[in-house]
Order: sequence, then structure tokens, then C-alpha cells
Amino acid sequence: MVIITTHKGSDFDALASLVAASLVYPEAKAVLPSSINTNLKAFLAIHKDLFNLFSPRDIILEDVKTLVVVDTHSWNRLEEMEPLKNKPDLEIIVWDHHAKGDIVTPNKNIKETGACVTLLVKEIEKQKKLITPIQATLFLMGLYEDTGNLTFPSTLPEDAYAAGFLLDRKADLQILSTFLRQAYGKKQKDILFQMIQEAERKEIIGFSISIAKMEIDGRINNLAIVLEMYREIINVDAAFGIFKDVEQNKCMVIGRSNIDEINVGLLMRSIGGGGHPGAGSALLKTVNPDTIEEMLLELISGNQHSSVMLSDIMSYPVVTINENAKIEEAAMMLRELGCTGMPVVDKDEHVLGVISRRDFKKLRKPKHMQSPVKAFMTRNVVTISHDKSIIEAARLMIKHDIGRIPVIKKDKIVGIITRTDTLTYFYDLLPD
Ligand SMILES: [Mn+2]
Repeated sequence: MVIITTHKGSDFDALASLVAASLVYPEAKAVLPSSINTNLKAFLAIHKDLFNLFSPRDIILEDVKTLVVVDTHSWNRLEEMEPLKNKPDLEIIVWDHHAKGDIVTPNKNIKETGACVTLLVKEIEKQKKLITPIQATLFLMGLYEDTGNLTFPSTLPEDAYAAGFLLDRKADLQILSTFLRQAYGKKQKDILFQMIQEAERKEIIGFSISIAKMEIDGRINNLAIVLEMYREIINVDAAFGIFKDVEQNKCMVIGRSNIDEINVGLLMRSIGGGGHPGAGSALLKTVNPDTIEEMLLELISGNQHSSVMLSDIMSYPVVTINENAKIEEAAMMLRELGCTGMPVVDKDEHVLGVISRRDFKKLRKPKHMQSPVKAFMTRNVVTISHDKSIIEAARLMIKHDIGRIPVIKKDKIVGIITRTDTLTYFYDLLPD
């Protein structure tokens, strides 16, 4: 007997992958774990008969010759199938988009796509299998749930391509939104209600923020959605939720910000998490929520930039040229360095201007090549202090349409921040 199964606490991607795999392996029985998440329960309450699903109770494990595992390849996430772990001669086939797992088999189809179902949809397309609109709808639900409607950074071009393929196969967006919207369900509603009742606003560095501390009972999905709703309702510039899971003794910290000045990704990185300027999270072990709150407040109220300052991402040392050097020399240096401009400094390394290829257009006579740089440099250079934020640097670049800004500390140039540096930062390409 061939069976297909997926991880416990199954979500839409798990069910979608399970059903998709049953098209790839038509002889197999699709076994859905007993524990499935709330969204999926609501969906299956109506759609169950459309899919030929088996429960683990229906299966005699001794008879299983081939096990197809989708959307995981970790034994401890299979639970009800764990007895198979020690079955000799069991053939295992894996389809998964998680990098980690302990199921060992030569038959692995693993790629870190946004959703697991993407891999199977690709296979279905390759084998030219027919799929019904309701199957396409389910597959797209899995795909959208795991990729946040193709917005999560883990989304690959393959995911978007698969979404297009499924829409072409008549996936129904109406049904899809009905079930996916339940990401905000009763549990989430209860938490939001409690958060609003206890809400406190604070004014800090000129912005309104709110930090909610809550105890939660076990894993609750989609707290990020709850927090975004909370931020909107309380109407603050930035909101943070510190959710303490008492049993696991862990704290989930989630932040949302609507303003550049409070960079959630930066804050979360400082406490061991991650994210982007507008949204981020961190999972902390055995930390007191009050301590986390203090930490956040301290970080926001000024030390926010102490973790990642301009000096962390700027380029240095900077090649500069003395004001009295000859134009000829500047031209030669720029050519050698392959850059378009460089700061001009006096003997104390104070920035006086910038000499760039553009300035060479001002040269009229051959003897100008022998003139001092200061005669042709551009004055009134935009500079930035080393303790300013990266956002501020980016703003200056946009405002003045410049690609590089000298970074100044105590009147001296200590580095240069370039457009590439800021892009690298914003796109989260910083090494951890
Ligand atoms: Mn998945």
C-alpha cells in the first residue's frame, strides 16, 4: 500500500500538498492527520466529501510499503506515522519546502519555495494532469496562506508562476478569501478585545506608541494580523505586542510601525529577531515581559540606532583628495578607483567639497589640469553625522539626488555611505 501524509496541525498548504500529491500518485491513499488547524476545519466541514481523505485510524501501518511525505520531512511532525520510522524496506518519498528535517531518503524533492504545493503543482503541470477548479482553489489557498498572498520574502518566482497556473485552471478567489480571511478567528478576536481593554498609549520621541503585554495559551496563529488591527484601532504610530506563552515559557514579540522613525526590523534585530522597517518579530526564551517592554522603550527612545548605525554599514576607509592636489591627479585617481567622485579635504580631514567627473566639464584649457582641485570642486556638500539613521541617509540621497554621502564624526570624514549600502540594508541583506 502506498500512503501520502503530511504534518500534524495541518494547514492549507499541508492539505493542498496532500491532495496534489494524490494526483501525482493516483494509487496512494491520502492520510490527513487527526490534528488540523481551525481554518482547515472550517473548510473541510463543507468540502470534505470532495477529497478522498483517510484518517490514520483507517490505515494498517504494517501494510504500508511506500510512504509519501509532503510539507515536512521531520518524523516528530508526523506523530501518528512514527511507528513507520523503524519499518525495514519502507520506501519514502519526500516533497517539502522546509530546509530542515530528519527523514532520510534518496527520493527527496526539496526546494525552499514559499509553499510546498508549488512543487507539486509544478509536477502536475509537467505530467499534464487535469485538475478541477475546486482542486485549483484548494492549491491556491495553500499557496496564498504560506506566502501571505505572495508577499512573504520567502516567495519565489515559482510560487507566482504556480499561482498563475492555478488561476488559469479556474481557482475561485471568492471561496479562497472566505476561508483564508478566517485567519482572524475567535481566539484572535478574544486577544484583540483584551488588548484593547488594557491598551495604553505612550508618547516617545514625538510619536505615539503602544506596548501590549498578554499571556497566551499555547500557539496562536496570526498574531501579526491581530497586532496590525490593534495598531489601527488604538491609532498609534507603532504598536508592539509581547505575548507570553506561560507553558512554554517563551515570549513572542511582534511589532508594527507606520513611520520611518521607528524601524521595527531594526528593533527586533537588536533583540535577536528580524523583520523589515514596518513589521518584525522576535521569539525570546524565558524573558520577563516587563524587561522586554523596558528594552523596547529604551531602544526606541534613542538607542535605537546604537545597534545598527551608519558606521556599521558605511564604506570605509574613504579615499579622499587634498584640496591642493592637482586636477590631473584627481582624474587619475578616479579612473584607477573606477568611481565617479570623491570627497575633497583639507589637511585636517575636514570635508570641503566633492570632485567628480561632472566637475571636469568645467575645465576649459589644458593648463586647468594643473589647477588645484579646490578651484573646480563642488562646494556645499551634503554630509551626514555618523550617529544618524540609515533612513535619514536615504532621505538625503533622494532629496538631493546624490548617490553618496560623506559620513562625518567630530568634523572629520570617517566613511562614505552609498546608495548600494542603503539598498543592501533595506533589503535585509546584512549578514547576521
Ligand atoms: Mn508549508
